[in-house]
Amino acid sequence: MLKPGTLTFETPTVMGILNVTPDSFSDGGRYTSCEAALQQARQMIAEGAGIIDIGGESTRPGATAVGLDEELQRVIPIIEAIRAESDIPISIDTSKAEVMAAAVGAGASLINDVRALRDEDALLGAASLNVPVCLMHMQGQPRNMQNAPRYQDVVSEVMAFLQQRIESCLAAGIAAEQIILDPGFGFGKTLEQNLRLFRHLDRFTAMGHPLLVGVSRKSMIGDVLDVPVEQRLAGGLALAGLAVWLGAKIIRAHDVQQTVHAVKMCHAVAQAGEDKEKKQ
Ligand code: 7PJ
Repeated sequence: MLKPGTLTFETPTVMGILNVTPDSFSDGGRYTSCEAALQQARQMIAEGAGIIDIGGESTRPGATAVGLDEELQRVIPIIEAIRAESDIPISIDTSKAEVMAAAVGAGASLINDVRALRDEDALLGAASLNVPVCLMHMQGQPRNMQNAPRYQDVVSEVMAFLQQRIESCLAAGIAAEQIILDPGFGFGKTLEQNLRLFRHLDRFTAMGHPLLVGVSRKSMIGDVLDVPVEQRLAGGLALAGLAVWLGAKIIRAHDVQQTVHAVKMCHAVAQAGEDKEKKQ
């Protein structure tokens, strides 16, 4: 029997993004934002999310770093609150070993590190926690990553980076089955580089680990469609469908219900092809 919060990757899953709003006013304010986050989590669970991703450090372009205590205070109460009422797998979006340990202690079951465990403490800490880890590619740091990112060949360079991170994880004692890969859309990539990576997602799938794709509301959609962030849903659903078609197993999204529908529909078509091959 699987432990509550255990992940399997047989069918594609939607990872709902939970906003943990920074609130520096007072404990009262913190309580309000925790309640609001819990409400949002309940809604995403009802809409069919398979994982809830919680992050207390903004990694958007230009964002500055957050201190350890602040990050812990943002994420731990909400993880505890969700775990108190649901077995849904919870992902902790952090690069800090201390946050990883506290989050898993509070009930998180996946570590989502946009720095791919490049921090040695995070690597060793994650290995000791024995939960799946998502390794994401990022060129530079959020502060400066969109200042003229450069690659000779973006697809092979991102693949080589992920392969090197896989090897570090294996050497640290993380099991191969616990490793998830993510090309990191928008993290130190131009529009052309993002589109090229997406076009070749099948090569990432072929690396033999579950693939996570996060493009929800991102600027690659805004740039192609020339629309502001609140008008990027249709573009995001098109990409969610394509990602599933190209083998992605986890789709990270803000709009859970619509994304679940897009993912299920594309998966149903993909499966119909496989069933036919098996029967004939
Ligand atoms: C991603 C993420 C992503 C993973 C963010 C945003 C920026 N984690 N955290 N993959 N993006 N694994 O949602 O716009 O693409 S934060």
